[in-house]
Amino acid sequence: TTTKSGLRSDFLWGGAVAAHQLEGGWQAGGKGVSVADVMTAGENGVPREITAGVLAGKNYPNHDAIDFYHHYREDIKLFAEMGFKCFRTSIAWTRIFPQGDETEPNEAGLKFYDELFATCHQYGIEPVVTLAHFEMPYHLIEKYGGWRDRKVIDFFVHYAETVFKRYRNKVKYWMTFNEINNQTAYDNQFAIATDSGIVLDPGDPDAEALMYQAAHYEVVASALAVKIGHKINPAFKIGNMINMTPIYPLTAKPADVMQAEKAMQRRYWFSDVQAWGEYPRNMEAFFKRTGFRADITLEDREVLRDGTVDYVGFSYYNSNTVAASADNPTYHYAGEAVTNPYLQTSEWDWPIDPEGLRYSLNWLQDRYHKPMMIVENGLGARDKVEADGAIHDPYRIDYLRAHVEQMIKAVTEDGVDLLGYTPWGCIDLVSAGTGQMSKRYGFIYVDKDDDGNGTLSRSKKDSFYWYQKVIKTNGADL
Ligand code: P53
Repeated sequence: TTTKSGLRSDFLWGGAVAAHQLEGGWQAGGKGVSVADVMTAGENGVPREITAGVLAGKNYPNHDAIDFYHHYREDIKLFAEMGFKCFRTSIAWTRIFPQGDETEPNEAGLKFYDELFATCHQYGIEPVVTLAHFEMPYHLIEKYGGWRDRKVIDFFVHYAETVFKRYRNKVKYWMTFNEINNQTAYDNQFAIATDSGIVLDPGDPDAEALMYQAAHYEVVASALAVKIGHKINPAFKIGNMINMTPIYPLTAKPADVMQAEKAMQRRYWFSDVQAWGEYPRNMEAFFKRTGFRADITLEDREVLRDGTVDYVGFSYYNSNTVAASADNPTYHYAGEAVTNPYLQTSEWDWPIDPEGLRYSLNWLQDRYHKPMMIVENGLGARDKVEADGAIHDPYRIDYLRAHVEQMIKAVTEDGVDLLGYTPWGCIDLVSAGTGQMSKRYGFIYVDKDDDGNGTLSRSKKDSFYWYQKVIKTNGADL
């Protein structure tokens, strides 16, 4: 049944976070070191450094983050006050398998999520859980080189099976790999390290080949997880998760249009494989030409066919625009990126393009014919706390309202099948890209600055009350 806004009556309004960006407690309860624990703080234009282990004297913002590990009860209570129907978080792989290659899981880690999910249910909030959100055990990086080693498939699947069984009756909605397609930008050190646990010097010439092989192992692991999950509980809904950044041609010049199309193919084959169960022909042709992804077996192909996802989960923040380079088009994802003259940008230079969300929903619906969930969307911005403690964030409300409007159009006018909407960073947390606290997304403000100072106290921004009203009216009153 639908409601006044046109959204289904059981639409999953909520918010999204990832373990490493808010939990803190990086060594609590026997947790191991993850890739996020060796990333220092950067800022816009200053990349985060990925150090060889945890080094003395460096600032690692994820170690303590906003200490959700000890504050989750009060935080979930605030989510419930906003009316959340669901809450998307990830399980920190290193709480369950501190090193990644153990046989036996860490009971203290499992127990933490037992209690966290129970707290959600206490408020009628459905957990939506990502298995791998930039949180690979650092030991797997050191010993196996991350996902460049096929053995990691087994470690991941063992981890997935362990948590599927443990939370069989507590979690229904799952996602395998967060933004598995970020690594299309293989020459970006952060992207390939966080997706694949492959830590390279910037500009390493092997990055492209390594990425395609690692990503192949990941889509196989993702399909295996889907298969096993359905066996453990046939009612599970297991999705993939891609970063959806539509790539527009700058002009109607055919070479620009082709450039955009090729860039889209390079960026979305991951979800093609996860939703269709096979590689698109354009990528098979590419691999034939380049010799990348040499290790693929017949059994892999079968697994991919049997492990297609139940729904497509995606993040949407912005669009990209490309123009064909005159001489030598690489078709590298947005390698030929240009400024879109029609769009404004955030303080962190991210374009703001609400219509791109409607475009994305249409594009994904037409391509995959699956239900979808928007599992991230939002504006990173600096907030100011007034003398009376209030936080006025009309810029955040404007951004979200414009996107929700387009989302509703996609449902009501275009007929897309949309399960839910979980804006990113519903409580302020550590930025993935920059490691900053000051790049805030939350409806709930957390008192902590980029140097790690602050009381960690929580307070409601104006957007808290706005979102509460949106949920209450199921999107009719924006
Ligand atoms: P931040 C860009 C860079 C890094 C991670 O990003 C990203 C993106 C956006 O596409 O992906 C997601 O924190 C990611 C979250 C992240 C969020 O975007 O750099 O799934 O972990 O926090 C926002 O502003």
